[in-house]
Amino acid sequence: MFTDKESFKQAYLMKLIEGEGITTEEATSWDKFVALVMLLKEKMSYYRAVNKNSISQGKQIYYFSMEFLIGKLLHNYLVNFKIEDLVREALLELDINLDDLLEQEADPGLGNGGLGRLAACFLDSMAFLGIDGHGNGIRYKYGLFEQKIVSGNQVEVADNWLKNGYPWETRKSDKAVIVKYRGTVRTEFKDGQAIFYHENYEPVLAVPYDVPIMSYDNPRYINNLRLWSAETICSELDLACFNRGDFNQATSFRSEVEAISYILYPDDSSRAGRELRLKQEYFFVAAGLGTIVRSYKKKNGLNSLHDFSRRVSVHINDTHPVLCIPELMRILIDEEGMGWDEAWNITVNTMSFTNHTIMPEAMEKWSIDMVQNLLPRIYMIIEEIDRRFKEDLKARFMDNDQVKQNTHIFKDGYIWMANLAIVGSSSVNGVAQLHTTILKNEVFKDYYRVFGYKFNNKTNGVNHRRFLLAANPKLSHLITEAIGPNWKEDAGELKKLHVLKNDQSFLEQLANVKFENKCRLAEKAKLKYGLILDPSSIFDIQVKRIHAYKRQLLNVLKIMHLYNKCINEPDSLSCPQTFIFGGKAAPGYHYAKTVIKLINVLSKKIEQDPKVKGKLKIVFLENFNVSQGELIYPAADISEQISTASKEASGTGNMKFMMNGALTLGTLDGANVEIKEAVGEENIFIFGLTAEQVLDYSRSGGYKPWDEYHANPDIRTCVDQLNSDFFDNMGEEFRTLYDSLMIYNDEFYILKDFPSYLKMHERLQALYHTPKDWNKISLLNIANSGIFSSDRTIREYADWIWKIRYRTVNCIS
Ligand code: DL6
Repeated sequence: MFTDKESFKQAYLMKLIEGEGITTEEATSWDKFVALVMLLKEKMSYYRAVNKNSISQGKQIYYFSMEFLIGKLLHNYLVNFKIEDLVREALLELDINLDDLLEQEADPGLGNGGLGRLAACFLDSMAFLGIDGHGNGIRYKYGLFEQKIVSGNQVEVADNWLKNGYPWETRKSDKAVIVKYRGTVRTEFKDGQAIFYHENYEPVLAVPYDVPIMSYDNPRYINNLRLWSAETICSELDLACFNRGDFNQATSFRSEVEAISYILYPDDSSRAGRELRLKQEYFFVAAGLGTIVRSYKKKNGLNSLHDFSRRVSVHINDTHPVLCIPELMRILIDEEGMGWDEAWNITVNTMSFTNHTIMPEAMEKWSIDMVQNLLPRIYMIIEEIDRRFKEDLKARFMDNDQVKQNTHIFKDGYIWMANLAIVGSSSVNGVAQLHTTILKNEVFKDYYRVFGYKFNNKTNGVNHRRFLLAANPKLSHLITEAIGPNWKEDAGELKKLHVLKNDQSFLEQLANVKFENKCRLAEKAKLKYGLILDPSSIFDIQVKRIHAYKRQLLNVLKIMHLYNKCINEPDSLSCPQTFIFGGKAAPGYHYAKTVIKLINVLSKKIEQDPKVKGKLKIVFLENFNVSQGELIYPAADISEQISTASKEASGTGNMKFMMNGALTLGTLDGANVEIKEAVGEENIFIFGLTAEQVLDYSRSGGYKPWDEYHANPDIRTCVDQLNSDFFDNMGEEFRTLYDSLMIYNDEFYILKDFPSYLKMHERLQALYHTPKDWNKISLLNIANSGIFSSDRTIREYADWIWKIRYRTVNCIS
């Protein structure tokens, strides 16, 4: 193992020769990148081999998630090993620029947004806390599409992230397993006991690829992210087709199988009930659980399954992996010969479930026919779970028809996956206080009556080492100089920054760092997209998936209003402002794509108008992803978190902006509520309806947007502009947006919140003129962001859900 520059150089050159048989002169940047990754992987394997003991005392946590947005790994792992400077300097002596190598790495788009990135943050924090916590997911050949903007429109391009290979992964062919679809179930009775045989099934080979997850400054804990890839089994059937010359049938079977891990569904909020998606869900569930049970038995003995739930926890990330419940039942009953009651006990105690949304269209349900046909044995088990659950309910809630009606797993020809998850798990958690309250009191209120003890809250968090330490080296350096380095391990230590809140020299340094980060973003935007951004303007940023409830339209209407004002009263804008947007729209989501078009059309209109030159600018940054976020969060002055109250389960971008010193302009939604509690109400800029008010309006059929329209001339002007030739013949195109507000009753309360949003934005503008106050608030945001580290969240999961120990790092948070 290398310990200094010289030994690193030697080891690195050896890796280049071993890998490609080449020298640095012959190697491409890609070869050099791969050699560095291989060297780090070797270092990790070494640590893994020498350390077998874990803090969590052998209990294994498996985090099942259909999405893991892990981001680029190389830079973070150099930071985690604390060798970035050593490697940078050593490479320079070999005439290699580390930044060129970092550029080579693909950012795997194996997720849609918040849910997938949260899963990745959790893996990082589990490793950091010394928990044996592993990810289990799908190795999509194509990740989330790459977004291009062509003539203002979103165009989707396939994300071929594996085209050069992915050096972090290791294919484990010897650990491949078979997943079985379709076929029939034959029942035999032996000694009065039913035995089930799944026959004539279609086999699919699941091959695992492992990616190491390493912890900051603690290489003893290296966990595993296992991603499954679907392949055909070169079976007799296959060969027979080929031999008969029936190439079409042979290849169509092959492509049907490979389709399972071919592409990620690019929608985070509505679920097309397609069979391929169901196949994907069963695929990684069956492959993962089968392997877990097998390795458990190998480690603990063949007769150890009675103890399974004490030594294994399976966490179900949203409803996508809910088939874990009937699949574990199937394994325990059909393969291990266990009786129903014991199997059920073990299953419920092994499983825990997180809900990430209250949007009805995101609640997964599967048609009964589809499940019956594709997964016949799993279907039988779900039916039996339902039958027993109903019996239990009948006994406990005899006279309460409402509870009985609203807690069905089977309803209207569908299987409701969240309901199955609640019945079959020991814990059900929401991802922010408000979200959990809404789950208990609204969405799952009847379940809450039945299983009150299962419901709990675990407010999300983000990996502060990725999104602050690694993404914002200048701020990290400033913080470390001021309070020492312990905040890297214990984000709660950031509180120590409080003493500097009136230290003008420190606050100026903080402002300088922000300015430099804005310059960094401006440089990249120029280089990559040819955009010119002015770092001395306010950077007001909204980056997230484009969705009606996230209300990018509200933000655009505000910018239209500022533009109108600027034209009518040229001195009305007190300081130049740059509005930055980023985010992808689901390819089939017309409304969201129209919002992207509107942003781009407005951007052009403003750009071409000499009357607002130098005062207003609006840009859309193409292809928002984890890596781009790492550049954007540190550069923000204002963080826009403006979803309709009650709709955003938590948000995690809000936390990333906060820890980088941006001021939040937001509603009392999701984790904004807790950000407000943490930072104090004078240091956050809250506007709009509360969740309670929104829910009240919704219960009585909404509100009357025409009243707002008639009462407020500012609203009227902007809304009319959407439906006129203000945007040069684009009226027709933006009619969808106009209609959503005026014809379809403004479901997301945009016009209702518009006046208070403008007012709060004005307050922020005014505050920007007093840098002393602005910088103090910025500092207080950083200082109070410690509780939003995913280390805190994972400690809570460990204490209350998984019931395991973890490494303590002198926590003051
Ligand atoms: O919990 C992670 C993240 C939350 O921060 C967001 O508020 C929420 O919208 C997101 N939910 C989803 C929903 N997907 N499904 N199903 O991505 O989860």
